[in-house]
Amino acid sequence: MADLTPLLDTLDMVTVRSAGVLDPELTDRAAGDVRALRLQRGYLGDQLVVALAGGTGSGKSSLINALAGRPVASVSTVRPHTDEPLALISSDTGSGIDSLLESLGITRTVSQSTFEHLVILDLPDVDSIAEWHRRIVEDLLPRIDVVIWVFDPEKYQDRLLHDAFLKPLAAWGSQLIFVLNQIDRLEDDETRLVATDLAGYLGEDGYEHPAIFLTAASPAEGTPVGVQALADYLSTRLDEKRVAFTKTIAEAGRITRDLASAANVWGGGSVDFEDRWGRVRDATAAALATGPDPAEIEDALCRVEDFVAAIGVEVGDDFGDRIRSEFPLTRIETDVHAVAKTAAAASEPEPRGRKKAKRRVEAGEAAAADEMEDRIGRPLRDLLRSRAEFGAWVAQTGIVSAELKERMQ
Ligand SMILES: Nc1nc2c(ncn2[C@@H]2O[C@H](COP(=O)(O)OP(=O)(O)OP(=O)(O)O)[C@@H](O)[C@H]2O)c(=O)[nH]1
Ligand SMILES: [Mg+2]
Repeated sequence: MADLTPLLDTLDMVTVRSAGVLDPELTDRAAGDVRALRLQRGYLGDQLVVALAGGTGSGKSSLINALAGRPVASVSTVRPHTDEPLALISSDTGSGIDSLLESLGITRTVSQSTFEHLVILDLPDVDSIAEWHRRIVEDLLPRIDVVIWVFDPEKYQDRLLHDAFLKPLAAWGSQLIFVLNQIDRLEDDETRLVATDLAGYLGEDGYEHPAIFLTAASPAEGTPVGVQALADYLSTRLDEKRVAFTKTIAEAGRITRDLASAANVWGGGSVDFEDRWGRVRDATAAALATGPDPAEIEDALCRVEDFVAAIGVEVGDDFGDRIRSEFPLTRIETDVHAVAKTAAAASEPEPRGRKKAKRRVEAGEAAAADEMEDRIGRPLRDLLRSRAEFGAWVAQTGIVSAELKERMQ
């Protein structure tokens, strides 16, 4: 089962880590794009999650049974009947659905294998309007894909039902679809009239093109009517959802790629800092330890400047700018002169014995290397660490996307 949440979480980390590495404008734009992906309505997995709503006795549990092709939900003439929520889940579901069900307080699940990637929730009726509203608007609509509102031929025109429930939900548009159930209790022309009447009511409620299905989920005689058309429609919605799901993965890739290529970390983008810096530091320390020779200092300056400039170019425009602004030539000059002074102080030659002189040069070299590390190596490494962390999250996005695509096959 594929679920987008881990991908979106990883994308969040990519944008957070890109701050400080990239131009803030780029980071902000990416963060906005990720937010837009999160705001997509519905369940963030490649399953279609559907809940049944509507008046007690309209036939919600019967409809679940008809869709499942076998009795899974308990049906009764006694009202209200369903008192424990039930989820009909396809046998290929995984952890994403588990946590959704847990958050909705649904512990009873029945597995089905006839309708892949479909999850149907049968929820008990609740007493108060406020509780209904909270459940549908806060719990369900943001986190599932479709609410099927089931009417029966008697109560479909109930004013309270339209004013209190359906009008406020009209903003959710096609996330709500409608079923007029128990049509076996009407004559054919009556069914047409009622359906037209219902469409009129829903239009007044604010539903522009309501999808209305006419069913007899559990007719007094014969087999269910109209349930296949509803199942086909849900199949189409599932296909659309899987297309959108694939698009989201592609969009996540696009966002990551834009950031990663701006920071030049795409495909690793290692600047091999430790080895290169080690060589520059040791060569500079060795040269400066032999004495405060102006030519050696000039050479050392050039070596460090070239190194910082090369790293700046390799890490990409925006982050390169940051490195250049933290290590301007004036800073490098001050640092190298300070290192030369330290080296000179530590290795000040004394006239006694060759061995001692050699030891002093070594001491000067070590002191110079330490100071190079303190002044240049460590701050540069700290800067590059933020970029490396960003690069790690970029790589992680690639891994999560690949796993998702594989699971969707
Ligand atoms: N004639 C006819 N009766 C139906 C149809 N669908 C359901 N019923 C009957 O209507 C009654 C209520 O059906 P349920 O499926 O339990 O209704 P529900 O919406 O789940 O009810 P609650 O769980 O109380 O919310 C039962 O007696 C069903 O047999 C139908 O299409 N035609
Ligand atoms: Mg029921």
